[in-house]
Amino acid sequence: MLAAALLHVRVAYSQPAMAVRRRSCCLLLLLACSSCFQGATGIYDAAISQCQQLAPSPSLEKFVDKLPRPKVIRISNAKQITIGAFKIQQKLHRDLPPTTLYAYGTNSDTASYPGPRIEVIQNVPSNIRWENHITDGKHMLANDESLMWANPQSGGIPIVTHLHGAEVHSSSDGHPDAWFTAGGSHGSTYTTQNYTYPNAQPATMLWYHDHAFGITRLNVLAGLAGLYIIRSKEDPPAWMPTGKFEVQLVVQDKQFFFNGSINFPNVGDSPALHPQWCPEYFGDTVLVNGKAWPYLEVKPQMYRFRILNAANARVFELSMDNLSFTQIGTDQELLEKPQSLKTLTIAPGERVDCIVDFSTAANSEVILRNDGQAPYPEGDPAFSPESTRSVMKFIISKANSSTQTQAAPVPATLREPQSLVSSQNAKEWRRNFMFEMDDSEGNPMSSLLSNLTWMDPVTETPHQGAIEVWEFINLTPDAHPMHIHLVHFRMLSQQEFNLTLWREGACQLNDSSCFLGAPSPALAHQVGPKDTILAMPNYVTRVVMQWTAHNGGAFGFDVSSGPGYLWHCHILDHEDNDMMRPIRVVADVVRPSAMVSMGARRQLSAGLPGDESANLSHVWARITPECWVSVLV
Ligand SMILES: *[C@@H]1O[C@H](CO)[C@@H](O)[C@H](O)[C@H]1NC(C)=O
Ligand SMILES: *[C@@H]1O[C@H](CO)[C@@H](O)[C@H](O)[C@H]1NC(C)=O
Ligand SMILES: *[C@@H]1O[C@H](CO)[C@@H](O)[C@H](O)[C@H]1NC(C)=O
Ligand SMILES: *[C@@H]1O[C@H](CO)[C@@H](O)[C@H](O)[C@H]1NC(C)=O
Ligand SMILES: *[C@@H]1O[C@H](CO)[C@@H](O)[C@H](O)[C@H]1NC(C)=O
Ligand SMILES: *[C@@H]1O[C@H](CO)[C@@H](O)[C@H](O)[C@H]1NC(C)=O
Ligand SMILES: *[C@@H]1O[C@H](CO)[C@@H](O)[C@H](O)[C@H]1NC(C)=O
Ligand SMILES: *[C@@H]1O[C@H](CO)[C@@H](O)[C@H](O)[C@H]1NC(C)=O
Ligand SMILES: [Cu+2]
Repeated sequence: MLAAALLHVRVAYSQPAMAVRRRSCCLLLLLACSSCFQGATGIYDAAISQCQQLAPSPSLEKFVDKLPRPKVIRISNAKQITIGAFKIQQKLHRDLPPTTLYAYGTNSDTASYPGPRIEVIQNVPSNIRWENHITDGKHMLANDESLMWANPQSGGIPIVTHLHGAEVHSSSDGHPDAWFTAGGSHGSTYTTQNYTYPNAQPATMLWYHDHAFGITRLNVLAGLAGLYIIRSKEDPPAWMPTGKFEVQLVVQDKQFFFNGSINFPNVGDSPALHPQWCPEYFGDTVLVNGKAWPYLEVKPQMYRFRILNAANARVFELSMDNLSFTQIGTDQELLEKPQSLKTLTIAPGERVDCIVDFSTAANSEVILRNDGQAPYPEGDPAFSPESTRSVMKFIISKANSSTQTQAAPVPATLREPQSLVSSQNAKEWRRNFMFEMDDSEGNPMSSLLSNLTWMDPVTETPHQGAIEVWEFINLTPDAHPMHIHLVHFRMLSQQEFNLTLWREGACQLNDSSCFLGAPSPALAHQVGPKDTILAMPNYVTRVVMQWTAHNGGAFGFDVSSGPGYLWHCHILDHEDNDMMRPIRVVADVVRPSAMVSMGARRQLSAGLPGDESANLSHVWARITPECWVSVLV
């Protein structure tokens, strides 16, 4: 597939000197493919990539709009509700003309960006019929048709909704090829638009968003995203701030034209191959709940914030002067113990549940700041103008006797300790190489997982019940938030390696010779359970999961039927080209025998002495050396 695509590169091109080259390394695959470029003729005629030089948004005054609280749809029984995708206009800032968006809602008048917040009750299945009412013939954002994509032959905007983090049958998972248009075209795995969500998992905040093949980055940026909260009898617990003291924050970045339209590049970095695709979309305007740099008036007391990074590519590093966050939950569940943090690092797709106590900041204003570099972590100044350094503002009212004791302090233990899945019992140890394919100018042409595309035959075929360790071996200069559908996992460790040495062929990644030190265990707030994890460059990031339902038992549905599941990078621009792979769960149950004892669990949370994966000798014995690794070096 990729080789074929490369053969279509007919012209060499030179970019104007002004186009900053942010990649200094990573000609990983080019060596193998250099012959493709040798027959090149002609010079690409000076198309300037817009990836790094979009015209700046109009200058907008910050903190002039109140933080919106999206409408809530509460579902408490199996009665089907219908949510459609509509083309709408919405004001995203006081001084910005209305923006054309694609948005979810029960009808075109109520559709909004972000979409309505859906609240369901644990163990009460919800039935949602997803509809497509977007009648545009072509996408309002530049669609790169040289990528593999949904491509409805009769036009229209393909959509398909994925509930991120849900334990759900694959026919309701929003499989990328299960897309459909308003005109009735649909993809190869489409069977129904009537989705059923069992909601048989711990109380948490999930999110729903578009997942259509090859255009997810366009549809999500256009507005197709919303929150989905599972409540249980125990959630929220009595001590926790609730009602208006529980605030959900959907954070995204976008760039705008003066007329309010979204400014999205239509000339890519490597236009000879992909005329429009850019490696990552970064906007200069930060939006929360659909307003640019909003403010929220709060009382000097505790609040619960549930934060989602719904950006295409930007990793946020959030902080507040003089105030800290008490993280109480991750993507999938409450943490066992709260963690006090000055900074929250949230990658696309991740959620953080946290408490902020404003009582020490009465009668003041606090800015929620962002110090994340883009691309993360190294950064290019072009993508992080000053405007991206602030997110929103909190205006804290005066202290007043009736507001002092609204909520009790955060308890030292948030939930019962759980037995953890141990990597010692792993049936499979999957080594996933992540790399970027660059052109002769050092510009990325695509990002790949283990040199395979979405269309290549499935290689991840876990058995139901099996414990597996997955390594994300990041050979690119950027961090990638890796998301696995269906299951939750916990991070074991991350370990740095010497990329230079490995590229020289002087060491192996299957023994200790490339590593620069021992594995560092996951920090307490990274342990999870999670569904998305940020894999840092030059690191091997290890996670362990068991292919069971959340309660450790069998899934309440046939995991082996339907179109199947997938795993992918949650940088949407990577996912679309082509950092996404299928998963096929095999029905034969492997006896879930392997849970660590409570004693071991306690030892683990006490600083993970000798992280389980530190001694890998028992594992390497099982790994078949992949021949392509040696091709690479
Ligand atoms: C989906 O739901 C709609 C609306 O309730 C119903 O008319 C239709 O028959 C359902 N389709 C399937 C395949 O269940
Ligand atoms: C908004 O402005 C941009 C840039 O000038 C233009 O390309 C686009 O067509 C305009 N959109 C609308 C809806 O007028
Ligand atoms: C932080 O706290 C210190 C000491 O109380 C104070 O002097 C400073 O102004 C505060 N900074 C901000 C940004 O509120
Ligand atoms: C104190 O707070 C309560 C609740 O927010 C408010 O109704 C009341 O007006 C406040 N009193 C003063 C003196 O600010
Ligand atoms: C990595 O390997 C290169 C090449 O051998 C060496 O020059 C460099 O010092 C190594 N880096 C580290 C951090 O060990
Ligand atoms: C790692 O495990 C192997 C086999 O179980 C054992 O022989 C070896 O001593 C261990 N190494 C360390 C450093 O614990
Ligand atoms: C590591 O891989 C190389 C080739 O890829 C192989 O020669 C070597 O035996 C492997 N080492 C281990 C410990 O498996
Ligand atoms: C990657 O896959 C392509 C297409 O299958 C193949 O031609 C190429 O040799 C592979 N590259 C490496 C480094 O293994
Ligand atoms: Cu990525």
